[in-house]
Amino acid sequence: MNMNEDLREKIRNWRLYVITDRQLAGNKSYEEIVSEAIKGGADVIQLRDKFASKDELINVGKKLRQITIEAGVSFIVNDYPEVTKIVDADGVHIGQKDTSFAEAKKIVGENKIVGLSTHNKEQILEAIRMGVDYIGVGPVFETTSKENPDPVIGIELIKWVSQKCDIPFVAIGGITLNNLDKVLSSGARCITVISAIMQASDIKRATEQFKKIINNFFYHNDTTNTTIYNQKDKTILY
Ligand code: 3NM
Repeated sequence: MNMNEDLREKIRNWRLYVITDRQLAGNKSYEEIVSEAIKGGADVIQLRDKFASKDELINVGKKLRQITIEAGVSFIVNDYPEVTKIVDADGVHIGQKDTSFAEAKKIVGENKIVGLSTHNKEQILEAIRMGVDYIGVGPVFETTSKENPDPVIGIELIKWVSQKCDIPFVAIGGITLNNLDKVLSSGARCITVISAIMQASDIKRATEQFKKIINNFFYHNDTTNTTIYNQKDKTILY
């Protein structure tokens, strides 16, 4: 397996991707937010803080790297390839207007993940051409967690990418416990959440509620037949 396939294999096992938002989480510390999300079943944590300086991100990133390593959870840094490298995160997530994919990969190195946000078919096809490790596809629904979000793509684009494209993707934007089932039924294998988890008074419980629905969905709809589930709580055994 080459490095790219190795990374993609890891990404394909992601089911719940939780992005931090300190403002939405009130006065909780980063350590608290992330530990609670991990206890609730997050598979990936992304450090996203549009207000923090690089030094602050490095400081927090080092602590979150330690917590995620101990839990065996993937750790992604938003926007900053240099910070990713310094804190030894698993990868970086970039937007369409940030550092280019090639530049980000050059900075973080071949063995790190580079994810890219996409908002339409053209951007998705371009990401595939470039060999991006995974893409974000969104916003699926209206979102208030991003400044100037792109137009809502709806579940139609989730269906399209899941049926037509062989690139790992995570669905993002306005996903809540109420519409989660629609996104899963459209073919998404990883769900990304900010506000529905960050704004919850109990982050662990909110994460658990998402994970329970996701596990239950794959228990009943996994067509690959390679996963062994715990019959009692539908969690993945291996
Ligand atoms: N990226 P919430 S939507 C960070 O469309 C981000 O790429 C998006 O937050 C995209 O779960 C979004 O609170 C915000 O809607 C997602």
